Amino acid sequence: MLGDDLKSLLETARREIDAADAPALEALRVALLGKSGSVTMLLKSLGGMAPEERKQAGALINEAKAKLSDALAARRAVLDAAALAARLDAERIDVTQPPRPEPLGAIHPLSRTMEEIAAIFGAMGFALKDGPDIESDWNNFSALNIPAHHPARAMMDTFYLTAAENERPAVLRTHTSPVQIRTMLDWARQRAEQPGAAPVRIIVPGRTFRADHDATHSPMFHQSEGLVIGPDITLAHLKGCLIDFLRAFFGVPNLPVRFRASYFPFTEPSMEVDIGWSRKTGEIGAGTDWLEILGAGMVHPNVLANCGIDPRENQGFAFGVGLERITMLKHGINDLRLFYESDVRWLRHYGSSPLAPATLHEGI
Ligand code: 2U9
Repeated sequence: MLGDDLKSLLETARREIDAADAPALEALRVALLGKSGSVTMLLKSLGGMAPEERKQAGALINEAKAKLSDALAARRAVLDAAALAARLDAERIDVTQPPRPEPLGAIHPLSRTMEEIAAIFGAMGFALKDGPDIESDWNNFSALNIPAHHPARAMMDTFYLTAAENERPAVLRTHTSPVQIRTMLDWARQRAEQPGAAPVRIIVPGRTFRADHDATHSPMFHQSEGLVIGPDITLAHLKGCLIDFLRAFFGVPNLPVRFRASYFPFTEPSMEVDIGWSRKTGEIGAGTDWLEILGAGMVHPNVLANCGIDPRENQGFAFGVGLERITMLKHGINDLRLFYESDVRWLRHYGSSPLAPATLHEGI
């Protein structure tokens, strides 16, 4: 009888299912419930039966099919759980093990100087700005009160890019000042719509280029310039900011700082800034000698006007500092060329830990 046949099929199948591993279980599923599986074939045979017989047989076969599906699913769940447990066991990690020593690398001293500058001026409310290496002649020179053929252009040996006829060639920026020009142009535009726009207070570290190459000059070097523009900015702000910066950067609280009159086309008055040091020992903040460290001044009224700022309403100060130079002085590095050689021994020696962030601003 069908009922008996199904009963013994179920019994055999259950025994086999309970003993099956994953591949055997899949084989059993195919043999029982697959397209040509024994239960599927039984279901197909219903078509040839008389209606009354079909009803009874159909109910029995479907019941057996449901029981088999359940048994297969239950076994699969057991096998899956066992497989997961085995995997978790095999992939267990001991979080209490001490770490293997990993080579950590080091922050390049120039990068660290930039981080420190960002930290120190960041604490004074300056925002960090950057811009492209390739600049227009206007952004790099003309806007800065250095017109075409002005002798001041000879102060900076410039890399020019080839240009179409009758066009002024683009340049590799000789200083980061074009970023300040872009910022002032944006600021003037912004203020036309929104007169209360916050004053400009930016620091601009970056790559600069001059056609100059010897033991103390590299055709590519780094600068950081700064710019503050507002309705009431004076030389006193310039002096306060730079004295605080130099003392924090060199870590000498009473570092002597001297401001000496100078000339730049883009500032008026202009000055050079010296710090006290000992020429003999190289120690910063000791001895009786002076060392020139940066240039600064009040932004020239022509430069403000070139950027759409009325010099009677807004004034400001700017400064520039060579990053290789202050990094060499701070760390006692004596050859500029080593900065760019990627010698890991040098990097390991002069580099600093990536795990120790620049927190010099805590000192000001
Ligand atoms: C704008 C207005 C004024 C930036 C300034 C210096 C003085 C300066 C040198 C330091 C060492 C360049 O790397 S270095 O050779 N820089 O002496 N830089 S004032 O004055 C600006 C800049 C932008 C719009």
